[in-house]
Amino acid sequence: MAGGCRLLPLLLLGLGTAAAGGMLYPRDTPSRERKELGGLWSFRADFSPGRDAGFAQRWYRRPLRQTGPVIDMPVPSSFNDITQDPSLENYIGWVWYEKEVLLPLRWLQGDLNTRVVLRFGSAHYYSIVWVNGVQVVEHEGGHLPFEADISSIVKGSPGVPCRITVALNNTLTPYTLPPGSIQYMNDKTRYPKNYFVQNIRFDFFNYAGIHRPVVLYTTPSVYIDDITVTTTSSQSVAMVQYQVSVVGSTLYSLSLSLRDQEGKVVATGDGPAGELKVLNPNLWWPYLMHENPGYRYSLEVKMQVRVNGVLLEDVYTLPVGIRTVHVTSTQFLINGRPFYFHGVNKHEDADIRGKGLDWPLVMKDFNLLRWLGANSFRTSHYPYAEEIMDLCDAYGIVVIDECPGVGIKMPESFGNKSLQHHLVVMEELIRRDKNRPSVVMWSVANEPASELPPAANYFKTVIAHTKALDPSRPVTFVTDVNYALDRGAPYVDVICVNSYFSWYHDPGHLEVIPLQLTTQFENWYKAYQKPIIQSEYGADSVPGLHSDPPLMFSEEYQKAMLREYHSVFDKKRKEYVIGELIWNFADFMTNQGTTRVLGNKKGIFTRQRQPKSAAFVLRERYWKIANESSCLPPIIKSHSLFLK
Ligand code: GCB
Repeated sequence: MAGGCRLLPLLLLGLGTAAAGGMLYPRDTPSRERKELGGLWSFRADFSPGRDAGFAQRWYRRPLRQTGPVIDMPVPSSFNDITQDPSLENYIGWVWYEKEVLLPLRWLQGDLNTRVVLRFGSAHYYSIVWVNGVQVVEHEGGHLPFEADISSIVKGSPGVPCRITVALNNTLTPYTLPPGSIQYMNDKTRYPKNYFVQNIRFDFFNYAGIHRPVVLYTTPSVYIDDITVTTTSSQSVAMVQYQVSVVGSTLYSLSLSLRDQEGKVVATGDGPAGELKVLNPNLWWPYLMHENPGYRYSLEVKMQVRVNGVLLEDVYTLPVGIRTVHVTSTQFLINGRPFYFHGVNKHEDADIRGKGLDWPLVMKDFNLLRWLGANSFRTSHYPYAEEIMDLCDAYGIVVIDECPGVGIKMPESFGNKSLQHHLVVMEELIRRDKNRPSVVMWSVANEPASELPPAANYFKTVIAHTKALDPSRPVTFVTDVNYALDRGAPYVDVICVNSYFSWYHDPGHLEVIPLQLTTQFENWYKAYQKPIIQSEYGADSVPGLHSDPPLMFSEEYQKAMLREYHSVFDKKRKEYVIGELIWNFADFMTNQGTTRVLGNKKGIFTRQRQPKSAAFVLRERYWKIANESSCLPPIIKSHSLFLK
């Protein structure tokens, strides 16, 4: 199989390992430095029949160029679309990356008081990392960060470049998240020897590579490992509860100060746990709900400790938004006020870079979101880059934070092995995003086969675990199963339903939407008395294809479908429908198939982020809803964009 002889034993070992320690985003502070390792790395895909030549020949022991030909590969980026080679585009198995870096001497000299950490924002899907030939970390999962303390390895050779080697495997199994399977085509009359394909049950291209920034950063040897913050508030006073964990000593002291955006200290505290009281707080508000959305204080945490007579100090500054979230049987409340999700589902996806983080693209997307009047998105169908999440916090874009539990369809994906891994992924996700004010709800999966009997215990367990890790946020998963058959819905706080009336069901029949959508909402509400989000609805449109009367795939059909859905949303949002998220923000790449024309075309923007006609329909609607429901000053209410 695709590197299977090497991959499977690793997966068996790796599954179920609980996420240990913190995963604070690396920031420059008075006690910490960071060095970006983006740019060109050496790269080779292992095309050997078993995809295992790299391990057999120990490519990590020597510079990669000495073990065979290499090409330049940009990081961060997916590798698939970078070359003209179709076999790399569709490659399955191990690929190898390598970078040589010279570290500043001040990181390496003298005492051992500086800790050097190598951190990957994400790499898809299974990673093994060596530094100077020594294995430092293995990580399973494509969308979450991992890191290794490499101090002891790099300190031995100051002035010599250190060699970072990464082996990465994009093979999916029934037990990975997302799941997949390798299928061998054994009919020798139809397929060449050893021919196999990877089957996936999700609708986006399985891009692979080092997708997010790789950085080296330093901390003192005794350091702030993690910070957890939760907030409560009334009109005139807010409480910020904090917990700080320190690694390396027990004899440290901790002091905290919370500053407002003018730099004024509004509260102070000390010790590893406590509460800060903020009078007349500036609350964190969503975009379009307040004239100053996304307000964040800065929590400066300072740790001091004496090690062998030397005073060590570590400082970390965490942005903190003060806000509350509550769910009733009909409403989603942010800071006690009803919040209606008028937003989108996205993908991390673009030409050439695939799922690699790309600042111009990220900024363009946020500008489009705000142009659209969108106040929210779901991170369909995996956690997005921390840099994107930072901007959600800063701009007040509300997030339903989804784990990579997409395409859980095979019965074997509901077994204990998958379950244990799913719990670990939730731990990693919450560890990363727990302090983000923009994240108002966790989504543990998208469209699993939640009608299957084992789904009941599976989702009961995953959701209970998620709530135990973070009691401050509601939890959901997104379903497309009939209300009467779904076995996971009893455990969610908010019902999130996907439906494609007039597209996958009754294609071409827009006239069925009002009845079918009304019935959908009424059935779900009657069964559960929980608020409902239409978490996906949409229609493909090929940009520039027109037809009147509207026919499928034309821009007019996409617009007409929107209008039919919206008329029902407008009735039901007076009752218990609390949101609508279009599928999709932009066209995106998928596996090839007879229903996909160079990818999924349900975007209201093209893959190059140009608006289709539907974008204007949605823009008018979102601004109208925002104006009706907000108490913003008139200047903002009159469509003037307030971009920060
Ligand atoms: C869905 C999935 C999404 C697909 C979409 C579609 O229900 O959740 O991943 O891309 O439908 O367009 O088929």
